[in-house]
Amino acid sequence: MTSPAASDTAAVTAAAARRLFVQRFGGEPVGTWSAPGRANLIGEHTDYNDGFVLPFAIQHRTHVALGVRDDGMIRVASTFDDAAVEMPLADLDALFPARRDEIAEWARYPLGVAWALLASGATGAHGIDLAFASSVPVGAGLSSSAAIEGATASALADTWGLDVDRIALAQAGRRAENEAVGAPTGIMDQMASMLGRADAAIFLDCRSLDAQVVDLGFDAAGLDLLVVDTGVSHSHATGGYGERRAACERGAAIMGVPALRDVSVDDLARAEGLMDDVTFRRVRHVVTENQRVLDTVRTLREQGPRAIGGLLVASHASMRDDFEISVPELDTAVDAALAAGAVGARMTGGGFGGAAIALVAHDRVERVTDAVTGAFAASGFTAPTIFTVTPSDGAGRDA
Ligand code: GAF
Repeated sequence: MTSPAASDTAAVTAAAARRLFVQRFGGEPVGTWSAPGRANLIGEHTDYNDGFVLPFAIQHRTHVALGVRDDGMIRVASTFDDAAVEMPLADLDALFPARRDEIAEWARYPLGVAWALLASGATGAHGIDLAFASSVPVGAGLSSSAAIEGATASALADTWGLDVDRIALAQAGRRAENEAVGAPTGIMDQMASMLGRADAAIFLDCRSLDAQVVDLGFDAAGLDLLVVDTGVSHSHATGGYGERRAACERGAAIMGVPALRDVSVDDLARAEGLMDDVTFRRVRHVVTENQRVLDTVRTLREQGPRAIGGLLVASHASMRDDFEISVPELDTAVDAALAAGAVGARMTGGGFGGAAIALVAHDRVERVTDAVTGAFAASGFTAPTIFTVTPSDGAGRDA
């Protein structure tokens, strides 16, 4: 388990985007932009309930090489999918959302961002060529989608000279995800990718979109943050994610509030008598998870990262037992990491596959890695991919 220096990986991936640009479009790009994937430290399925989240951007990034055209066409190509798409910018409005199935799925992300920016009143837009390369693992729950959206939004905003802030760019990314891709997700991933800071997490109030930078200090505390990519892939455009969201909306309606953000831990006893068991457990996850985010932020500020382990473990149990979005591979990763001495561990992201995170003392990384790998083998699961992630800066033009 080794992780190359973040700057090396970024340079290699940016060069791959440039190379692809030259191959597919000819000529040189005007520059490259990039945006990171994210890991969520805590606060799962709380964002679309107007609640609290604490994600951080990671060192894995999607880079886009951009070229300017003198017509009104947009062309997109990527190293991770052979399908390239080109069309007039003026046609995007007819494509999304109704006819989105007509184009390759990956292309809906960048084209959806261009569409959302144009729909929000961007003027001065001219044709562009975009070539993407990425080091964000796809399907690992590290939001490779927000990384494409963030890189696109950042590149287009600079090139088209848009007078918009980072929150507006995150909102354009979320609109692309919801309407151009069809995944009913919240705003967490796009905000983390746009606002990320080195060595810090973003404490986001998803109702007001107030964002505070919270120092993590993992390295100073002698800790590493391991990601265990289970290899079990998931999609939020289908199935379970939307069902969980609907259950939360049902619970809020029964409680007579706009969103579960407005239900407190003290209200749970009353909630239990008002709804069926499944809906109640969905509600209990969101309500207690919001409280855990607040407790984690306070604990980080007062005691540092070694003190948050219990909150991470409680978050995982709540997702496994109440929200029911874990899978055996994620539970195995968490249990094995804890048994081998991790400070805390939990699944991260939307669930139904993807990755777990484990906060581990530097001198226990090898032991935890071996323990998780061994537990997967003993259960007959495909070997996981295990690597460290570093809290990193958000989207922007590459140097
Ligand atoms: C996915 C979604 F994209 C986020 O908006 C969030 O809901 C997350 O799942 C669960 O916390 O990453």
